Amino acid sequence: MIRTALCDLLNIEYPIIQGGMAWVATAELAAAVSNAGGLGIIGSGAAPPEWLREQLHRAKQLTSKPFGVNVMLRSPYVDEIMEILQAEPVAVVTTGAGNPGKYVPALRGVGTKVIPVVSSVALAKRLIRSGVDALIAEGMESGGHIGDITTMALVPQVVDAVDIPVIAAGGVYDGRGMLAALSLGAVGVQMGTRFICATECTVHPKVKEMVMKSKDRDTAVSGVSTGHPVRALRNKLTRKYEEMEKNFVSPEEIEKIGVGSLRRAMTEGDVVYGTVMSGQVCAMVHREQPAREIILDVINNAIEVLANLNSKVVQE
Ligand code: TUI
Repeated sequence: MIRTALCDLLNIEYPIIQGGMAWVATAELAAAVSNAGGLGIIGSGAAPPEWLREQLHRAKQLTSKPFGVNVMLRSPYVDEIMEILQAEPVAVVTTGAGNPGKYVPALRGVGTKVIPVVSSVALAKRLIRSGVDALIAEGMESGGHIGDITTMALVPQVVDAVDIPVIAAGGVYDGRGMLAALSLGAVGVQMGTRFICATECTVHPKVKEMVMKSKDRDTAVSGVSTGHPVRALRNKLTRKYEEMEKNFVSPEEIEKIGVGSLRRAMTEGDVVYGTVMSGQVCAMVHREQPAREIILDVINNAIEVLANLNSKVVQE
């Protein structure tokens, strides 16, 4: 058994949080992860408030375990989303792409744990000022909107800079990654990419297929020049970004080609001209598996690796 302080903080069995992937992490996936003993997260992305309300109701029908919602702070609906989360509280709110500071008192007031995602030490120091419960330190191996520091370098620096629990994200696929994260001082991991191919994940099948076929160098980071770098699987759209950035096209023009492209890929299966956000561990994902199997695989692998670690490092 692998239990950490995160299990007690969130009232879960295993120290695994599922990433709140926009247009990917629906109620079905979140409930399956929570039912399996992890923390499932509904990714609200830039979806309208009605969508979230429906997802919350569905998740409550599918699980009696704690689950969470990820709020993308650059969503045009962020205020309405936060209002819903006060009226219908969830166990945990994770946030991305901004500072949740002004919403923290209200969320904590309804009993919700607030856990922002950060990609640098400076962000970590700024975001803990509002009294959040924990932080997710996300390395640039992750899919989606990323910073520029790797998980290996970022996690111990965030752990040293704050006195609240830190969860590691980015580049975690199995028990080896989980143990590495715990070694760096994290109390648990957040995994996104591996859960894209969970049986319960409602993403378009073409996305799962593309992830399962991908190799180590098949992701690309686009949009560095716009200030909002995004990691996604290479396709015609990422090549278009590359070309525009090489030709110094203005950030406004570059951002335009991304509008609606995530939804197009994830829900409609346009994996050629859509944005198929994925982390670098995509290459290790070879098959679809139920969420429960994914979680037990990670935990059992961690137990096995841990048992062998001592004989590997202790030289008599
Ligand atoms: O948020 C993510 N990953 C995401 S969000 C997303 S959807 C999206 N849609 C449109 C534009 C951008 C994204 C896809 N993937 N990861 C967590 C994360 N948060 N990484 C970095 C940050 C971050 C960035 C700036 C956190 C705080 C922050 O604060 C800036 C400030 O205002 O203080």
